[in-house]
Amino acid sequence: MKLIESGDEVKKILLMGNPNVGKSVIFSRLTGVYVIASNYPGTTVEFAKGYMRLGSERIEVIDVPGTYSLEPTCKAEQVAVAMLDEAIEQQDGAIVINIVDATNLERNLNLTLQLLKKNIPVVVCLNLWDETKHTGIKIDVAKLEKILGVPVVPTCGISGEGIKELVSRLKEARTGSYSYDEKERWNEIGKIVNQVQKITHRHHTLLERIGDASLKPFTGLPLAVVVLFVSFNVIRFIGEGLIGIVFEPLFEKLWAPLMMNFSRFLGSSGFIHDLLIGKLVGGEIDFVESLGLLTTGLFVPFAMVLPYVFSFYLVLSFLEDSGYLPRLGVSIDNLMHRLGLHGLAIIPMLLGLGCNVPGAVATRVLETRRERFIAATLMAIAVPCMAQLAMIVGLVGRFGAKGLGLVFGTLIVVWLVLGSL
Ligand SMILES: Nc1nc2c(ncn2[C@@H]2O[C@H](COP(=O)(O)OP(=O)(O)OP(=O)(O)O)[C@@H](O)[C@H]2O)c(=O)[nH]1
Ligand SMILES: [Mg+2]
Repeated sequence: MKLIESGDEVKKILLMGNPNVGKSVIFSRLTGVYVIASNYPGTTVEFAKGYMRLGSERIEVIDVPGTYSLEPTCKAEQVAVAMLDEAIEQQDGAIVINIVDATNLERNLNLTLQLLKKNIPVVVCLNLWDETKHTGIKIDVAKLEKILGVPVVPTCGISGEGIKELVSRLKEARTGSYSYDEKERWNEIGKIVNQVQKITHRHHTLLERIGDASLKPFTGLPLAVVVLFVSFNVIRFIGEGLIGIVFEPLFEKLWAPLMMNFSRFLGSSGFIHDLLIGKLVGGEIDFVESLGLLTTGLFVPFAMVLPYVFSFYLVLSFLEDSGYLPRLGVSIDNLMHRLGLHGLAIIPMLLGLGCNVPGAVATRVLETRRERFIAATLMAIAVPCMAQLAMIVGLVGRFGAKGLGLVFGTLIVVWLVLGSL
């Protein structure tokens, strides 16, 4: 058994592991900015080389191509094995950091056990440690370390947790003492995993259940209707709240007296008066019916439209950040196909409800010119923008659900009929 006694003896580190386990992330954590990317001689297989400091030594670190085993099945794996063999042959103080995907212990240990049979010191790094917590996997690190006979360090490459400990334990790297019959390797792995890993039964969170349900057609469509219905009401609730609590009082209590004074100043009539203040209704300013630039002209955009625009984007950004929009795209895909569009096209449509301009810009996500044209045309004709919506709600709202249903029903029918043409 070879034991490296001081950090000074480590001259070279090979980062080895299965593909996609975080080797490159750990590599950049360990090395500085001077990274040399090159091809392995005689191949097109690329690898990166860099340097790190350990004590007073400058150590070469190599990001070896990912491999599932030491019995290569492809070019990249051949290079990985060749690099390992070279390092062993040269006896130049090389060690291996075996990076393991801790959420896939069984598959990853296959390479680990093979590495432990080689005459090179190994440290095992249990990367993606953060993910084990999310997936309910518990690994007894101390026990695994005892079984394998080499240091085992949990890390999270992307946050950098555990990297310090990994570095501090490099000098404890040692050749494996774990012995097993080569033919029984997978059995051995099974035994090890049974001893060190516990998968705690973890209830899916409510959010995950809803997430799954939103993707299945049976539950997805009703859910979509519910989400859109709730969104619509939240938009109305926030918009109406803003109007009732903030804007209307502001206009009625502050702006109206000011304008009344101004109206008197202008002599309560005349062209300028009518232009700026508009007609007085019963001797008072009526912000909806006076129709003056400074009265209705300000009231409609600020106190009737803006609050809805604001609440619309608030709700939309919430839907987007929660990841619901793409899911909606999936569940509505069938319906949208009838219109010659992919489900994804629902996103520009919904954006178009806010303002047709970003909606039209968002049609960029659609693949073909044809789809973009259909989406943009449908939007221009049958998707009212927020300002129009606010007016619709403002004007027809007093007729309640019937009035609104009629208007939107008509729009939806137009949208569907137009789309299917
Ligand atoms: N959650 C989490 N993600 C990680 C961690 N380490 C790496 N990743 C992510 O895993 C992915 C793969 O990381 P890489 O470093 O490219 O993996 P690799 O082993 O170099 O992959 P190949 O070079 O393709 O073999 C990236 O998206 C990383 O951001 C970790 O500790 N936790
Ligand atoms: Mg990589």
